[in-house]
Amino acid sequence: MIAVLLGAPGSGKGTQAMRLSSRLGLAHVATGDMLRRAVADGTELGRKAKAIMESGGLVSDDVVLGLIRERTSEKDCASGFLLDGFPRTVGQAEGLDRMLSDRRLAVDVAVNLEVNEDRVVERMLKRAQIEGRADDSPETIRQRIRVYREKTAPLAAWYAGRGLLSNIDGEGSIEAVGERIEESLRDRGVWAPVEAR
Ligand code: B4P
Repeated sequence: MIAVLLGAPGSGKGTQAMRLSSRLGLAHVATGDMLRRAVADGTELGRKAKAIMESGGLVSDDVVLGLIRERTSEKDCASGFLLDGFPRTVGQAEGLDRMLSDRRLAVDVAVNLEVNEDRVVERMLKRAQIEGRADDSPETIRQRIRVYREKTAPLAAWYAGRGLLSNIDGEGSIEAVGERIEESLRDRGVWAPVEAR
């Protein structure tokens, strides 16, 4: 199974992806985590990505697609993977489709977490106090939300047009949101938890 998790910054993608990937036995592929690791390691990619991430912008489609191509070729992705924070632009979604069709694969479902903007700001400001992430400052959060509206939000319609979109109410407890995702994947016939195999 190949699943995509969509949603605004702070909508709970990373949080739900961790839960879902362990229940479904899928590799968790998070471009934000991969980029933060590159920054921490001081690689060439990390040096380029640092300023872009700290300003709330998006790293270029080519760079992110290259990362995904490499990462999803690893062994743990052979029986499926969950993409968290990717794609973030229509260009990335098109690139992903091309890459998968070359491998005779396709996205099975795109889960879109819907959360009120005031709530995502609240969550990220809270995370800033706990984790101190460089891009969780009030100004950068505003920019990330602007970029989300312009570049990423159109992906919901893109996946809906392909019959792959599951819209999920992302408000409430982490467990409640997780249960809604599970129910929606069950309805689509793509819920195959590890314990049932
Ligand atoms: P990401 O790491 O994807 O950051 P994010 O959008 O904030 O999502 P994240 O997964 O961390 O937060 P979550 O919603 O789970 O990207 C960071 C940056 O990397 C981007 O701005 C961009 O520059 C770059 N980048 C990444 N991917 C890229 C791509 N494909 N193309 C180009 N550039 C890319 O959680 C937020 C907080 O809410 C957490 O503290 C969590 O504990 C809390 N939370 C979650 N669910 C909750 C709930 N139900 N109730 C209360 N709190 C909850």
